[in-house]
Amino acid sequence: MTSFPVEKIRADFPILKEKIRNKPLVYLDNAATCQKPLAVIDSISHLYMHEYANVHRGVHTLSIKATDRYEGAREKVKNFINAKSTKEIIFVKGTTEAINLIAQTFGKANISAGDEILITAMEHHSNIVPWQMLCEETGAILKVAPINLQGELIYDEFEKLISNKTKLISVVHMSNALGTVNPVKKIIVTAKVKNIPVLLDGAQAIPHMPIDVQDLDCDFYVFSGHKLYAPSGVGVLYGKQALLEAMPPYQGGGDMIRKVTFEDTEYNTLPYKFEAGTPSIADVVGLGAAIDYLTDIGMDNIANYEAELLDYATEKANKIKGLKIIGQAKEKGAILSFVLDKIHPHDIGTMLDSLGIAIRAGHHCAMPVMDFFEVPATARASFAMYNTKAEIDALMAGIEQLIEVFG
Ligand code: C6P
Repeated sequence: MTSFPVEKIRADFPILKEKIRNKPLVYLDNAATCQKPLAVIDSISHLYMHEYANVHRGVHTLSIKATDRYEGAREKVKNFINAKSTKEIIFVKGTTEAINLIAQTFGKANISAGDEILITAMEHHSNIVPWQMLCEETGAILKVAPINLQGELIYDEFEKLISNKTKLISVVHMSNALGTVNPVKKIIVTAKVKNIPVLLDGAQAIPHMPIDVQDLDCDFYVFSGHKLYAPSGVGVLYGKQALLEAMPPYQGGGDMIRKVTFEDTEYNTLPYKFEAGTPSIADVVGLGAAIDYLTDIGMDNIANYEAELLDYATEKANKIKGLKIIGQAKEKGAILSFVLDKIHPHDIGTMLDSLGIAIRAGHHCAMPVMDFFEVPATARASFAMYNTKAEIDALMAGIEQLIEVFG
């Protein structure tokens, strides 16, 4: 039995005390977005009540305080993922914006007709569509490495798809639809031999495991704050400094410039070159607070506890007749995607909601994964560090009840 302080952690999340349809909330939709601890909520209120002004622009006290908090959060992100420098930490809206930024800047500068971009068959639409758009604009070709019926990348096939024309490999670290954790270190080692940059979509991995970008040696790592117990509206693009220096800016406007005349504009240095306009100041500060909170608990402790939750849920789910788990990779994060005989996933989601249990039902913005498994959608329970085995019991009891009534 773990000594993970789950009850203490739960007490930090006010929303977990809510009743849904007169039942205690069982929140198992954490892969879509997770709930926020008081430390994050308070950091935002404190900023607005005492320290709020625009950043990087004023000489007055409040602006200096707000800038300190904003840049302080950048330092926290840098330490959290072990980047070399804060110049490598770009604040964006989220994972989606980060990938679009890379496609439109790195992509346009380095990828042209006939070049290849390699992704996998388990990507979120955010790691498919920006590349399709780039391919349409440039004449580059999108290659897709296949997966097997366990939901794992078929590594040999993936390797075979790497060619002299491959200009970027962009892979999800942990799949949102299947839970699969990809062998990203191995992928990066292979890519380095051919000098191919690697982008990791860390949207799902970041709240579940320690991330060390120097150890991974990835070129880009992107994630969203809202899946990391931080507010929505902020995300992070990590990029190796040399790559970011060489990339043209994404959007033009305030803060990303050093000098503007009508004849010529000089861009700002990193990281500001990629942060045009007033940023989402309070959300960034909230992200810093979330990182402090998580660092206190320890990402290794979170990973161990969630592995225990996933094992428990998987064992229970395997005992339910008519339930099929979609995504049974050996290396897996805290996601349980499943289908039930004769009950549509949307009905599963709606009926569980009547019991106070929140899960996601749908294609999870990963339609090609649904096509591969020949299902229209799945029901997905995704766990966070504040979930308990008792909540998993409630989920399983709900599913059994459903099968009894409708199956
Ligand atoms: N997945 C889910 O329910 P944004 O929306 O930009 O914060 O994140 C996009 C994204 C990119 N990659 C992966 C692997 C993701 O899981 C997500 C978001 C949510 O699974 C919403 S669709």
